Amino acid sequence: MFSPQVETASREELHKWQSEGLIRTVEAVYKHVPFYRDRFVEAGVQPHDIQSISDITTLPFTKKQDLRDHYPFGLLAVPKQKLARIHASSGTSGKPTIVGYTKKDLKHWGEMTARAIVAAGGSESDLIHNAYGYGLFTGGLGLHGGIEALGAAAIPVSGGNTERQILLLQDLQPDGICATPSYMISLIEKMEQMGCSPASIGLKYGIFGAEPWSEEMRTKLEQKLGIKAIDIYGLSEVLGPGVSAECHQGQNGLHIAEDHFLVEVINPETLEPVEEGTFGELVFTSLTKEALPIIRYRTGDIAALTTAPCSCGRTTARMTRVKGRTDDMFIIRGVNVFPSEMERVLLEMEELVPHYQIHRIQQGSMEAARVHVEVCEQFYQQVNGDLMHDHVHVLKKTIAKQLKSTCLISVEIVLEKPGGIPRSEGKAIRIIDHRHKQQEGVAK
Ligand code: DLL
Repeated sequence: MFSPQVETASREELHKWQSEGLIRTVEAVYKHVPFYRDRFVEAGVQPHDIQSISDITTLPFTKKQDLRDHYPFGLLAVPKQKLARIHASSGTSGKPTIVGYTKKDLKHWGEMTARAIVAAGGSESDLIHNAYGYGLFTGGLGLHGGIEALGAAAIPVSGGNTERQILLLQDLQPDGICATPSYMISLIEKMEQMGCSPASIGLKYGIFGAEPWSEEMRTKLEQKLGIKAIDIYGLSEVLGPGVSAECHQGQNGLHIAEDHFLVEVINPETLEPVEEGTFGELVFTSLTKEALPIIRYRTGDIAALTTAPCSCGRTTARMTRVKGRTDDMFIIRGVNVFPSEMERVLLEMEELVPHYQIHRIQQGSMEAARVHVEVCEQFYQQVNGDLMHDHVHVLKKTIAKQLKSTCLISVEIVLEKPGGIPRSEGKAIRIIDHRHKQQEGVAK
């Protein structure tokens, strides 16, 4: 373990640190961030009302829109001159969300991602290929900080330039790799096209995150690469990668850096906390951050928590893998479904490769979906490149049936030829939403 004292602390000890961190954070934001002061006043809370973590529910929530509304620096609790780094999250529309870090924040962040690397099975003697994008995105530099804090060696490749990545992987034979799971799949595919066996790289572990992925995707990555595939989670508004990560021993939930964050799971409709083990929206409060402390940040990510013991000996609470985001959830004829749940079904079929996109469409007053998925080269050869072939119709029916029986939804299936779905170099674009355009079309 990188920080054994913290990672194996008793729950009582941890709660004591958390309460101290919460009190400090609430005082700091009340004093230095007018936005929080106003919100606290509106909610009728004063800093002295917060005595321990059990008082957290009296505090108001923060949402992404609050960061946007105070763009770029309105939520900083330190003067701009004290910043050591800026990152930004890619806004789908409009301005990005700016996040800032002091030197101390960067130190803590490095420790958290170093913990994640050790939890994945890494050590200071390792060579680690980092294919997360370097830049405003927190993935590249976030993991890089952890590799350095650990004392391992970083290969700071960043995303893209896939053939060069493969050359470096073959020649440098790193122990670990960091990438989005979808980019790792693209790397594997390219290696195979180049006649290189992915397992021959000799990787031991992969640290995959930044987007939802399924157990079936894990199996695929582990089998192809001969590695342990580890899930890492984080978000820029809260920190970046390292908020939580799985251990290679358990691979059963992501250990949360609870000395730095207080986590809650709420029902996104009622905003009430849910029981341990129940799925809901993750909410994080920072306990040690200086530049951008954050109070009860509603992530939009759906997961559940457990404090049950883990085989690795860590005592920190674990979250399940993130099912998806509240805004990515489909409601098709009354059934709620996340793209990652559809992924599980698609990846089980040997005729398909793990490249898919889900198109959300409006049919009258109902939402519908069209799933575009790619067939593998072998199947494509079998049908002589004819996607109107009888076998293709049979395959489409089988996929639709599987989705119906597993996810309880009826969707249209479109099979694409190999290479037909755009490849990602970072986060995959899994969802294409046509609903607004359709509505605009109607309005015109
Ligand atoms: O994606 C930080 C990160 C970088 C995490 C590298 C892991 C590895 P953002 O760009 O701000 O930050 O996006 C955050 O991505 O709210 C989730 O919806 C999603 N996400 C991140 N990690 C996971 C994961 C980075 N392991 C948003 N599983 C979050 C599922 C994830 N979704």
